[in-house]
Amino acid sequence: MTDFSDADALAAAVRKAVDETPITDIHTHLFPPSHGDLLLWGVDELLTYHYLVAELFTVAPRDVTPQAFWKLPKRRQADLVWEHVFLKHGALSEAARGVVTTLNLLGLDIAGRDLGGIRAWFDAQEVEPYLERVLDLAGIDYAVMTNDPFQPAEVPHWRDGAPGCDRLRPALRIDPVIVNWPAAAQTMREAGYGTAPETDAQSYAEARRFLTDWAGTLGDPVYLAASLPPEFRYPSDSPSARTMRNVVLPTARELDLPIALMIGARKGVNRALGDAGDSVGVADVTAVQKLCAEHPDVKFLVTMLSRVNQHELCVCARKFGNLHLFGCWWFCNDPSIIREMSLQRLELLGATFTANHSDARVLDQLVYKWRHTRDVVGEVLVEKYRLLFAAGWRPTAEEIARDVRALFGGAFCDFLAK
Ligand code: HDL
Ligand code: ZN
Repeated sequence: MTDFSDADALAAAVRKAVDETPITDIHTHLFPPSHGDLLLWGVDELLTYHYLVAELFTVAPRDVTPQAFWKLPKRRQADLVWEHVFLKHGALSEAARGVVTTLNLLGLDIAGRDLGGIRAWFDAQEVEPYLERVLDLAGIDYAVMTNDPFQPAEVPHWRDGAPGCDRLRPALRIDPVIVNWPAAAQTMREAGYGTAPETDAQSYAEARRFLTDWAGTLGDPVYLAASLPPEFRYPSDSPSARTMRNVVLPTARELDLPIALMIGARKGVNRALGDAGDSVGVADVTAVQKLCAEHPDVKFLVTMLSRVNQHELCVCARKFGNLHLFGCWWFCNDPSIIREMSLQRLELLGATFTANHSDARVLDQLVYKWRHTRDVVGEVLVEKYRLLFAAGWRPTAEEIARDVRALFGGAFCDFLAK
């Protein structure tokens, strides 16, 4: 018994399922509206996304320097990106095309290129209903935030009990604990915890207490998260490996929280560009392999930044049931690499990974990041289902819906629950 008379009917059903399946966006930098300016949204934030700032400085005239740029008001910064990246260089990059996609899907006249008129439209929006509209337009059931107790601007909102948002779930971000212990110890000490620059048993215990307390403040975070440099090694006698072993892993075990590791970001290669100044390096998949092997009772969510690491990471995920791969992260979040990674992951893992996350820093980006991902992942699935159909396999409509959902958050939820 089959639901589809031929491969074309099957392909149409796959594309429909991909368009309609709700997505769980498992890593973003969004905030609840109650956290004020931390939640970025609107066309000027879209245009000054750090990906586009980097692209501005690849084409801007020499008199447009980063130092001068950062002194400008946001709207003037956006004007420069609009002029140089969009009008003079054609909006062909993924980050630029994304702004076009978002504005178009919001129903704005991007063909008219009337930035003033577009700004007026955004100025007329109210943030709470607009947030719901964007989540619905992108087809997202909920998104996971990045909540960092080491970022002073974020702490007061949690301390003051600012109301959250049902469709934005917390995640406890802990980079400094692993990659910059002296700074982390200082922050925790200033918050009343007995952490010292030296890494001793007392400091480790106090750091675990700090993280446990913050998990309580956030109220049931989805996971612990950290971005790690390409040089991260485990096991090793490095301070990073020691805090991983003595602070992060015991805390994850005690709170029964997965650890999300995003590995391969080489920070500050051009500090003048701020967030736009980070780059990528080939990381060591063996560190992931050893963590998973040594701690089978801990769940690891892993994404790597270098395209070079992806195949080896896929093979690693075949060996460990406590490892879940997610996303085409950052410099991989481009259609050509999303396609390559999705094909490779499907061929090595089946529908047991999370195809993408948006990493959205600006609310409205959800619209393009997920439209572009649905388009690419949809065609990858059509390709694979056509091959199955040609070989006599007859998937049902329910099975297609199941598999699409698996890639868009279902496998993640199953991994959390198992
Ligand atoms: O560390 C991270 O979570 C990264 O995603 C960085 O925030 C990075 O700047 C980014 O926005 N990537 O998309
Ligand atoms: Zn991120």
